[in-house]
Amino acid sequence: MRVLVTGGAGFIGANFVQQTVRERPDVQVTVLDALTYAGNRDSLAPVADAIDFVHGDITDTDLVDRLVAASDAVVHFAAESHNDNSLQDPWPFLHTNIIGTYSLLQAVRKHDVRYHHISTDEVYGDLELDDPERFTEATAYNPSSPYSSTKASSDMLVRAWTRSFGVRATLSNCSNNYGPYQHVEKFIPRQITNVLTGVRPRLYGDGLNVRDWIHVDDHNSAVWAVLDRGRTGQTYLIGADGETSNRVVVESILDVLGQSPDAFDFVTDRPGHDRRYAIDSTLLRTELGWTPRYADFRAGLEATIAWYREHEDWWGPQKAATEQAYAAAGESVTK
Ligand code: NAD
Ligand code: TDX
Repeated sequence: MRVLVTGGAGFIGANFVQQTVRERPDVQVTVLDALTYAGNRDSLAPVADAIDFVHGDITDTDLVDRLVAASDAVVHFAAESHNDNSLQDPWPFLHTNIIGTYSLLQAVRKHDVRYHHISTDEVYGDLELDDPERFTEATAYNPSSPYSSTKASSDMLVRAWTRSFGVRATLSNCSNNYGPYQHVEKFIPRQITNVLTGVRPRLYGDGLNVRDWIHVDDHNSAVWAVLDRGRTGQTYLIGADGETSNRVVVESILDVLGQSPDAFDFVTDRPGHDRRYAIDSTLLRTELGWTPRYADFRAGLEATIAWYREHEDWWGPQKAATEQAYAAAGESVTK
């Protein structure tokens, strides 16, 4: 099976490629990645000899057409993925997330290639902290940010191309991922690397926002379950019952790294900051028989902290510029 992986030099894509090479010797992987600030070829170094890497943009329709024609399936991870960046400059999000998805859909339609679309629970908007409901496949779309609205738009394109043109597509909407190779702009790696460099972790707002954490390897094993056994046109929600407040995450990081649990700062809140995400993954578990391996968030977090401790060569070069961007965007300590 020849699989084209877009965004394979990013956080989740690189872990997907590494897992696939490790566990599926029958799969031949080609990565298409534009190597934006978020892409890093070093994340593919352990499997560099086992894959083909193409440096290119998913909006390059000629290139995409050629690569898709030579594939049996496409797994589409490539995206602009950071909410805070989308608030500073939405355009790259429209370009990559919407036009890029359109470009891929036209190619898989033309060549009748199986397509899996990677999306996010953020398309559903947010929940109140005390809401008894969680997101399901039937929840109405209600995105809040430029990022999540472009992801919602791309999901809509996939649904339309499936219904109107018979594209053989599946979709998955996953909750917040953590694990190795995540960019230091994101919450968990930012706080781990802050502590490792002697800087206090930074909590937006009141720190009580809740995210439903899942280890990246569990996300990727679910993607394979959908590729293997998913129904065409179906959306599957991926989550591992990992609801945790941001404050508790920071306190856990401080605890693992031997610091006082209150050694953090509150900073300016994110405009439009979603309060809570929570996934009901019953369909994925019952229909496709998927279960997560990292049931214990604390154990997964400890393994992730150990990885960042051992891989400063990977994240060190990006740390200062990332913090400068946050400062330039006006982030400041509130208490
Ligand atoms: P990331 O930002 O770490 O990686 C994105 C990758 O896409 C990078 O390698 C980048 O170079 C590449 N890319 C960007 N624009 C491109 C373009 N125009 N052409 C080709 N390549 C391009 O993102 P991530 O966190 O790994 O997220 C991967 C996917 O998973 C995204 O679709 C995201 O919406 C989705 N998702 C992420 C999470 C999460 O918690 N990180 C949760 C649910 C869903
Ligand atoms: O320094 C910080 N302090 C802080 O309190 C940062 C960077 C974030 N936060 C908060 C904001 C969120 O409540 O932590 C939470 C997680 O923030 P992010 O890592 O930016 O993730 P989020 O906005 O929840 O989106 C993530 O999950 C869904 C991914 O970035 C998306 O790509 C995915 O779709």
